[in-house]
Amino acid sequence: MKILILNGPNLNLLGKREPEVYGSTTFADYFKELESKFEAVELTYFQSNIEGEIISKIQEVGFSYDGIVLNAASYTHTSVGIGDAVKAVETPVVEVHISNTHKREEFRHVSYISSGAKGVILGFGLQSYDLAIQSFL
Ligand code: CA2
Repeated sequence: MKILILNGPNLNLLGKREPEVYGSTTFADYFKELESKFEAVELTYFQSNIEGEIISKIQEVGFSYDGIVLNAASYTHTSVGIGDAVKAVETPVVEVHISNTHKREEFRHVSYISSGAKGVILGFGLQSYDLAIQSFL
């Protein structure tokens, strides 16, 4: 089983800035934990701060992988292009968020991803990614 974890803008700063909101673990460290927990899964990780790169990655894996775990970060609330890419591919996409976006500012209550996603997991910290992987098994 091949699963891509795809992170959007600023998530490269995890563990380095705003630990009160996003925790103090870097995604590189957390990814190692996921790899050892899900040994039977071929996990790949990609992060980009650039909208077009995220769209291209969804297209690149979206006809061959078994699942995409997508945290589009701030693009969640703005990107028609990423939302369209999610709808255009065959691979099911699970939308994840570290924080509970519905407890935060109103602009974070809107998602351009959710309507094309298989499901949405949010508010469980980094464990949201773990739960999303489990949903594919
Ligand atoms: O809760 C989430 O996972 C979000 O997708 C994170 C995004 C935010 O815009 C969404 O509304 C909810 C922000 C990611 C920024 O990550 C940072 C990590 C450390 C320091 C600063 C930003």
